[in-house]
Amino acid sequence: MSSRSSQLFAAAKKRIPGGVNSPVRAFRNVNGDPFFVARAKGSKIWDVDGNKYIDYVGSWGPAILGHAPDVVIDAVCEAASRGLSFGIPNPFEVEMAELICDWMPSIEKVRLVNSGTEATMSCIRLARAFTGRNKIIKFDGCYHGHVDPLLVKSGSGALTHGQPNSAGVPQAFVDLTISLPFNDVDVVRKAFRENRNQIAAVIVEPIPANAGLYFPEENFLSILREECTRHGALLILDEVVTGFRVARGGAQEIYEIKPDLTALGKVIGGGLPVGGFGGRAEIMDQLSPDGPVYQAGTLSGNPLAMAAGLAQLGEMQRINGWKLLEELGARFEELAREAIAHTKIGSTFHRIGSMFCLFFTPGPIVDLASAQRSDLKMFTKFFHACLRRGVYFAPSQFETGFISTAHTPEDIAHTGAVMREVLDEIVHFTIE
Ligand code: HOZ
Repeated sequence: MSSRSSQLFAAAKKRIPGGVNSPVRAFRNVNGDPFFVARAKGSKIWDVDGNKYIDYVGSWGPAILGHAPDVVIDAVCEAASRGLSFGIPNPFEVEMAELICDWMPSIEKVRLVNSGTEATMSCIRLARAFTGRNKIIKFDGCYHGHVDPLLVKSGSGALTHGQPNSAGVPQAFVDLTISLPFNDVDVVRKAFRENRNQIAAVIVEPIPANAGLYFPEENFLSILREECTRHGALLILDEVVTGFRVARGGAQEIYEIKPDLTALGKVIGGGLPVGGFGGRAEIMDQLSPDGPVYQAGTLSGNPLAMAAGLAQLGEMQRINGWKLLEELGARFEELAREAIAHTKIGSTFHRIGSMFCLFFTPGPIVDLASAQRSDLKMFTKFFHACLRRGVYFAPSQFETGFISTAHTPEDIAHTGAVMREVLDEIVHFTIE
């Protein structure tokens, strides 16, 4: 008898393209079908057939306290009892804006939207208006949502499904995007030289997390900062994934970089749809109604999303969640490295705080090209073998794993044991 998940997926495919509302969910790249979720709590997720998984996807980043934390549910219910959406300012928006500016001092003013895509799209428009220039530099494999000019050599689902340059984006837009290898300062300097007075902005994930996970080499981000300043371009940090996750002040706090604009999302919405972008006041003041750059949204600053995000961030602060995540992450890394060493499999393990990725190639992995050397067949085996044992990692090599504060030491220990068993199995079958 077919499972409830497979019945739902069959029905979904008739009415929803690919059966999913976002391509990364489709499991297609790992030759599988997605499971459908009945409920989730803490570190666990249950599918509609009653299977339970330790979840390391965490809704692709927002669930930093785990699923459905009581503190967030209570705040959302309380806010909901007073209305779902007003289309006129509410007090939560001010509180959220003040918190963001306080925790991320490069942000003097912020506007709240409904997704990371809206945030990066608005940053690009603002940068173009502020500088009076049109060209944008981005980096191969970095993903900034499905914004037309940023879907050039992009990561995440676009990369996973072999569509890093999406159809439907006019060539005129593509011509305004310069996509360069991450961690290569020489090509950045050359691009600035060859496009003098034409570059409006450099947009970058300070810790690329959409082609697996890799890190900026020493000085890479500070050189981007210098080059932008020297050439009158804006530096936009896309901290949709890293913001308030890798540290209270995001990756910009860790690497001590002051961007002109920052894009936010995920964690600041506590699991509800949200995005935000902010930066220097003189740039943000270009936005309507103060300035000429139009940007708007019916549900922007939605009271439920604001209440959820404030509750989540407040709880992270109260429990010093970043310290806890580092401890859990360090233990996870230790066990993962033991499992890798035991099987002597050619692989590279990356982690920063609660974010991690296992590549099936010896590395070093410093950019998209090196990430793409990972053995995807090996990843597929690893993914399914873990899933069968109740551990859910993202269904693509080109994504990042997330640990939450709700993951227990027992979850981590169990996952370590599963990884060891699975890697043993993979090596065994591969040798045979
Ligand atoms: N941006 C996330 C993946 N890295 C998930 C959003 C999606 O594409 O569904």
